[in-house]
Amino acid sequence: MHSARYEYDGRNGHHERIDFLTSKEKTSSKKKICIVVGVLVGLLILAAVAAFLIWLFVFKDADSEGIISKQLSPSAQVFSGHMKLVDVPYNEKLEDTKSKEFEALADKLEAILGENYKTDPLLAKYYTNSVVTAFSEGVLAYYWSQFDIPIDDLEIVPEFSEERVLETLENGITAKSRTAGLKDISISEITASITDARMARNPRAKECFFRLEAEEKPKTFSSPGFPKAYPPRSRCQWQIRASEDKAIFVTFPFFNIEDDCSDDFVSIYDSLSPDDSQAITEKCGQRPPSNPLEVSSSGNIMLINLITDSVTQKPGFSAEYSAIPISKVKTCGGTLSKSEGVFTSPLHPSFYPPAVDCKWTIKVPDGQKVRVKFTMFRMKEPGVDIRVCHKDFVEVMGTKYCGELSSLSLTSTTNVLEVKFHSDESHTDKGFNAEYRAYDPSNPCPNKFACASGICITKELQCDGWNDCGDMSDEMKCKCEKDQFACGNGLCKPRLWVCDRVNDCGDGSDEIQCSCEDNEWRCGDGVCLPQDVVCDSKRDCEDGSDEASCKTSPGICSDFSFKCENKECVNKVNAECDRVDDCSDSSDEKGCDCGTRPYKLNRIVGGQNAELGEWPWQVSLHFLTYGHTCGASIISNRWLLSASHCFVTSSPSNHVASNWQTYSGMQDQYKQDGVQHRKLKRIISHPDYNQMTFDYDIALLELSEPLEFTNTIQPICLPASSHVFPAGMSCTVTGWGALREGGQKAQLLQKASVKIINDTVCNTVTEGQVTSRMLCSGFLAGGVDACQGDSGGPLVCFEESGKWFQAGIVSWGEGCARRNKPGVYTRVTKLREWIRTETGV
Ligand code: 4AZ
Repeated sequence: MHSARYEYDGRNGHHERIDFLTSKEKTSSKKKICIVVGVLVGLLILAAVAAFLIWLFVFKDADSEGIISKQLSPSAQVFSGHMKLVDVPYNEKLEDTKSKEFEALADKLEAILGENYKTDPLLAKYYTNSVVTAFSEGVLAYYWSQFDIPIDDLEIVPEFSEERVLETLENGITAKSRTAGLKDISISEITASITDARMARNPRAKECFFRLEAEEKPKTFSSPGFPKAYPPRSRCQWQIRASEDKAIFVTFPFFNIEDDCSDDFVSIYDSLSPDDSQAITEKCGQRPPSNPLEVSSSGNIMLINLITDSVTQKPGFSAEYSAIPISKVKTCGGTLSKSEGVFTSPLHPSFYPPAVDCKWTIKVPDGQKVRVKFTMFRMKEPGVDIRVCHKDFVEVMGTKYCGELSSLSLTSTTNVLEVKFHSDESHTDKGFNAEYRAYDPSNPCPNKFACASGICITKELQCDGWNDCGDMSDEMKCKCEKDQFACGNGLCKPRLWVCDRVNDCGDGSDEIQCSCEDNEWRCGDGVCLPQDVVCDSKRDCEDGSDEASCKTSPGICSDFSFKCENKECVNKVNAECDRVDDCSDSSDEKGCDCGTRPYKLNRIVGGQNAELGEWPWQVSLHFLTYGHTCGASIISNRWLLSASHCFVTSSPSNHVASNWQTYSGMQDQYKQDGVQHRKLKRIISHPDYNQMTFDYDIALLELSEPLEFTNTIQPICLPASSHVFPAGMSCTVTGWGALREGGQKAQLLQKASVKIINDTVCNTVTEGQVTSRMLCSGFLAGGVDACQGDSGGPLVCFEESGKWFQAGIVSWGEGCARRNKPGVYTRVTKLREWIRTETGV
């Protein structure tokens, strides 16, 4: 007999023991067949025991500090909160969980909690224990209580509520009679809220529990195992305190926790108990140094938890904590009387503290008005309806704003404008940055168009078919030009956009009078075909739009099917790397380690500068001593994708691999941190590249040494040849190219959001110069485009699967950002098989 056993002595003193028994067949039979069967059964049992042992010791059990060796039973319910004690003199020794004073008072309070629960039969039945975790001035005692509900009783859970627990405790503390030995303690206030059981820690146990004293001079702490890897199934807690007149500020210069917050996360509280109503924030994922997590408390206490459940281990975090004057988190607002200026939420761009109210009064000279523009606005909170903003908000002229806003500009009705900011006790965020400016209402926008919202835009943007003001006021009351279509809602849109399958007017009026009959299908190029051509697995429309959005019709192969390695066809739009196994050999999900950005990113309103790590596949190609010359994208650790026209020019030196240097992981042309420099081993230009027409403008660059993928260096996903990037889709082009036509190259990587343009429109506006290896993207109104120096760089689109795919390579265009002259890109899908043949990627 062989047995395996594991034991756990948890904080509740519960022993759990599981015995696994195996039996060995004993046979004295001489028959061969019996021996064979016996051996086989024995082997099977041994294999099962071995597999179980591996699971038990590698995944389930771990014994080092801070790693729990048993999960709370699925029915464990934990409530946490604090209680206010009266007539208990505060003693600093209570802050030391190892002191006699702590022990004595904690024991008494734990007994009181137990007594109270016993007054309710339902709670009494399941109550297990309570733990007092800390004391702070006031005198506040922090605690949690656990109830274990057997699986079979789970249906009674709705009755077993937070309200019931709280009511029982409140009744208990107001009841006059107390058991004799506990008479000396009276509780005036108690809170209880349901808590993630993983955060219930016992400070008297030594497991990954830390008490820190914040001082003015920053000190550090880090997650266990940092910087190598945190152990799986950790439950760590840091209690931070500062002196009474201080608040606590914590910054995480390094933060890399598993991406899925349900497994691993850091949660921070404005309390010493993990009470959801006082949660500052909960974070997981990876953050770049340019966007560190920075939080502050509203008072002199803070609790930080690290929970890790995933098997994949990440480095964890390092943190710096310090005590800051309470005035820094509590004093905000005031009167602003200059004609222009900037104001921010407290501690911006760090997270604002909880429980703060501020009011700014902007006062400009009589007769003038005020315009406020929020250049960043982020006050997101789980479960908040942004139309109501019942938690944190900014209030201007009676309207509350919350959530994440990409543009918010407001104007006053008088020369005074009040801006209020409110943060409640739970969940904080980065807050806002606002600029204000006084203006003369009789001439609000000298030489510009005044939007109804008060912002000014250049006159050319008025009546150009685009909502530049953000409130449509620049597109109202327009007289449509000859080359424009009058939409039903009063907007004017270029005639070229009529019947292009994109609802450009917003009310659909540009798409309703299209020539096809009800029983017909209209192809992307305007051709009408009988409805039954749709999804018949035959390409009937020139652009294949009749087969583009078909659900699976197994086995039938068309140009729009995804071809599995085993030659099966999947008739589903963009089946590759969508996290669903569509091929029976799963080849549609192979090679999908691409198109993701490890860093959690800041989003700054209106900014066109890319952040570090935002486009980790972007590469800068430097030619001889000329510096940045072209862009490229990373498609594997050895291969880059770029445009042929960067290499095949009238100068043969452009085609010499040793004349080029590649820089990956770069954001600023003058910064080398984290940048990987590689030489080129080989340049493969497409053999059909045509210097006159720019047809087949694609080149593959083989690196001399492989890249090492990091947070800022990652490959982009290449779309299968069947991948569809529909007209109207918003994609992003990036590069260090010229900031305007004929202008200087950018120092910081730039990003621009552009739309895929319908092929017929593309062909019209380029006067027939586009081939099927090209696609147009941009805006017919002009204004946003790639430009000189962006060539070779990627046009990437975000798919629902959560991955970025490269749709195009910056190729050419008539000038930059001109009206009706969109950027022209090499169509990657058309050349996908050539890339595979040349590189194996
Ligand atoms: C260039 O010269 C270039 N507007 C790249 C893109 C565009 C124009 C010029 C598209 O590299």
